[in-house]
Amino acid sequence: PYQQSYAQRALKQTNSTAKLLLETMERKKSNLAVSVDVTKTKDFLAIIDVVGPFVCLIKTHIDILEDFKHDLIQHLQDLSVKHDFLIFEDRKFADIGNTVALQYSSGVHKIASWSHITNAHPVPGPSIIAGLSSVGLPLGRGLLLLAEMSTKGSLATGSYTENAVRMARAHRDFVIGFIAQRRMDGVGATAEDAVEDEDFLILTPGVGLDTKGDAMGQQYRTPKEVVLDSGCDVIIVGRGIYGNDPTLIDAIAASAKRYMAEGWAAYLERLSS
Ligand code: UP6
Repeated sequence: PYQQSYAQRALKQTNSTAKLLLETMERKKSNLAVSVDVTKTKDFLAIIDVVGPFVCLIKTHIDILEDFKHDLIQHLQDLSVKHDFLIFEDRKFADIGNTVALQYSSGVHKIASWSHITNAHPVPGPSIIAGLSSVGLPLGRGLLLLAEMSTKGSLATGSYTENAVRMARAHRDFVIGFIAQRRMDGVGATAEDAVEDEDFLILTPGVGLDTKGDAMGQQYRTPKEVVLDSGCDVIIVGRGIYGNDPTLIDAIAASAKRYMAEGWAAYLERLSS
C-alpha cells in the first residue's frame, strides 16, 4: 500500500466507508483532514465551510461545542455534501462493549447516525469492537483503533500497538485502520496470518509545519515526514490551520490550501520513490 495509489487501494477495500474515503482523496487530490476543535457552533460551521474544498475529511470533537443543538448535525451533513468530504467524530471510546454501543448510538449526540468514521482505544480488548460494530456495521460505518498517539510519553507502544493491530486484523469488516504515526500492515503478524495484501488506512494527528509541539505534550511532524517517511495516508491538522483565532477566515483558507498542497506533494513523491 505504501506505493499504491489511493484509487488502486479503494478498489480492494471491503468496508464501504474505507472505499469512499480513498475515492474522495483521489477525486479531490487531498489527503488532508482538518480537526475543528472550537467551542462555538458559529466558528465550527464557518471553518468547515471555508476549508471544505481542501479536505477529504472533517474531524470533530462534538462534545466541546458549548452551544450544541441537534440541528447543527444537519448543517454539518449539508456541508459534507456541498464540499464532498467525510465526517470523523474523534470520540476515542474506551469502555465495555455494552456502554460504548450506547454512547455511540444514543445520548445527546447520536454519533453513529451522522459520523462515517469514529475511533476507539483498544485498551478494553476485542469486546469494544463487538460493541461498536453492533451499532456501526449495519449502518456501513468504519472504525479506527488508536494504535499509537502523538503525545510525549504515550503508553501506546510496543506490544500494546502490536495487539491493537491483531485486534483490527480479526475484525476487518468494521475496523478500517488506525490512528498511528506509521504504517501498520503486517505488524504483530505470525506465520499463519495472510498479511501480504493487508491494507490498513493510517490517519495521523500531530501534524504541523511551523511548530514542534505545544505546552501540553503534543508533538508535531511535517506532512512530508508523516506521508513520505512514515507511510501514513491522511494528515490530521488542527491548530496548524486555524491557530488561536477561529475567526480569521481568509488566513484559515490559505493555511488549509498550504497543508493540502504539502500533503499531496508528499504522497506523489511517495508513489514515485
Ligand atoms: N489527536 C492527537 N493525537 C493523537 C490522537 N488524537 O492530537 O494521538 C487529536 C486531538 C486533536 C487533534 O484530540 O483533536 O488530533 C490535533 O490537534 P492539533 O493539530 O491542534 O494539535
